[in-house]
Amino acid sequence: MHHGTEDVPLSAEAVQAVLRTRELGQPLYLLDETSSTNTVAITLAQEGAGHGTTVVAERQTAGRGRLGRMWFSPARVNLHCSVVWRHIPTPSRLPSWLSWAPLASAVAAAHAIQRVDTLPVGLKWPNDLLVGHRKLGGILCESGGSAHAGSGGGMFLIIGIGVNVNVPSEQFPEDLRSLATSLLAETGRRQDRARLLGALLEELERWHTTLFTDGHRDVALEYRTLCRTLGQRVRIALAGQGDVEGLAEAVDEDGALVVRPQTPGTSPSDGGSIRIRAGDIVHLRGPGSPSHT
Ligand code: BT5
Repeated sequence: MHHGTEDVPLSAEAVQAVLRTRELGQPLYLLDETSSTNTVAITLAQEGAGHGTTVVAERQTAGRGRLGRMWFSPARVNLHCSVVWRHIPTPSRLPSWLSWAPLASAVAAAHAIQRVDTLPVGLKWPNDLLVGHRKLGGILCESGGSAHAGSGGGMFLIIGIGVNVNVPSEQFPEDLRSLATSLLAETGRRQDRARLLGALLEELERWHTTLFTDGHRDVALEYRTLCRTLGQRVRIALAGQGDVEGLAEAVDEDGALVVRPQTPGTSPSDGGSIRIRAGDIVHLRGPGSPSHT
């Protein structure tokens, strides 16, 4: 019996009934509570878990974002999912593949969400899922290796995805309330999380297979279509150099964001653009005002 704002627990049967993947989601570990599904997936991969192994948890006690940040992961309302990916390209293609893998994952997640409900999901560079100006989900890709012999050995990539599904906005901690949103908060409808998980694994398989097999071209086209950062005024914190504001012009062939520096109140300078490979940006609307509302 479930009650309150919690959903029906995810069950392996419900997921298997909707799953149409070749490899992802097999095996599927469904945990009621864990520290972080990425941490569990890394451990499994180091112990030799195969390509497609997937870890899902109803609740995370130490859900992680990038750069040591935390991911709010309340019980039985959202998706927290990590996939072990073991199709690793040759060394010459590895840097490009590693750059595009998180962006491909964001494209996949946006497609999966739009398969279960109609709402305009966009991407904020590098890989935030946005509805309007609020964050609906995020991606944390982590690579590692294991000395394990045989097919379970060698390098792996963990693709970690968190999506806010049925969490009501009042359940977000206060500091996230104006920044974050969920499918329920946006549409007023509760979603079947098993169905969304099935769609997510299918889209991950599709976009990551495209990236691995054909390179980044198709992924980049779709990423640029979904990316809301392009054409925006943004603020970037540069290590040791303070903040820079400018116009986000392009996502280049390495997945880096190209920004033309711009002083508030003036038009973009003719000077050189800067390329941001990692880090965080703020979308700006009027001069200097952060765009969260
Ligand atoms: C991310 O980091 O957006 C990556 C989040 C990845 C979470 C998944 S869940 C399954 C897997 N297992 C894990 O442990 N992690 C992955 P980043 O870009 O660094 O954004 C983190 C920031 O987003 C935080 O500092 C908050 O401001 C905000 N945030 C935290 N929890 C949120 C939530 N549930 N919804 C929206 N925003 C959130």
